[in-house]
Amino acid sequence: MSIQSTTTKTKPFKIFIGYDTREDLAYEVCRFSLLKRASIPLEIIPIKQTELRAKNLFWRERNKLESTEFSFTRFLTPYLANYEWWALFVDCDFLYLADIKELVDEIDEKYAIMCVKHDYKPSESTKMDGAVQTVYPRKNWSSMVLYNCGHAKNQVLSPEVVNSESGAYLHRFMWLDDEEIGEVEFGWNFLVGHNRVVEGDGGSYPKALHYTSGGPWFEEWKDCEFADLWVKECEEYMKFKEKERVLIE
Ligand SMILES: [Mn+2]
Repeated sequence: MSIQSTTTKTKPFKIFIGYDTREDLAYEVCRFSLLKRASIPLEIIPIKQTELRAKNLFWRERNKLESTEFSFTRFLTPYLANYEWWALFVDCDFLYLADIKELVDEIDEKYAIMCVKHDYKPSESTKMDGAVQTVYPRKNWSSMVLYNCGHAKNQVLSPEVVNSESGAYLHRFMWLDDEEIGEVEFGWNFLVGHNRVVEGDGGSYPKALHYTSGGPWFEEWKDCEFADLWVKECEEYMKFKEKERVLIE
């Protein structure tokens, strides 16, 4: 069964990227890395908290346990996709190394969502620019999720619910039963600093790097593991942008 044959020929696949004003460059590079390798049409939409507040779709008070501006807004993905078809949500601190079509091909209609089911406990107690790192079950599962937006269970994720439910309810997908959560290969959410590449084991190679503790766009993480790959992609993005600018002028 493939949703490709019937839909993607005409309709771009929607990808919502969590946007944080402190990480604009990370967003741009993540977007660039997706588009550059994609063999299917994509529609990439940044999830910007200020825009959602202006549209009255987000009104939660910010709490100091939220390390990014998209900690809660990410759960508006099915709503923002008009509860239609499938859509991907991903944090902005990802760098894609593979064609996203490979992930879209993994979609199985029987699930309400699909994600990488990490089982890890972060060792550091702070992340990024000093925001507190919290440990909870299903940690990091919500950072990259394929949402079956049309699935009956996901209709629960209305703006009212996203604005009022607890972080635990949302980040642990408590509106779903366990068997409604499908699994994809961990390489699609390869946690930099936690996951390891095993030489000769293709399954351990990253398809998307997730700089979950902070990436090279932050001064203090400029030498993190896999920083070189992100810096290279960033340079390519800058060149591409410059070429575009010259063409427009
Ligand atoms: Mn992240």
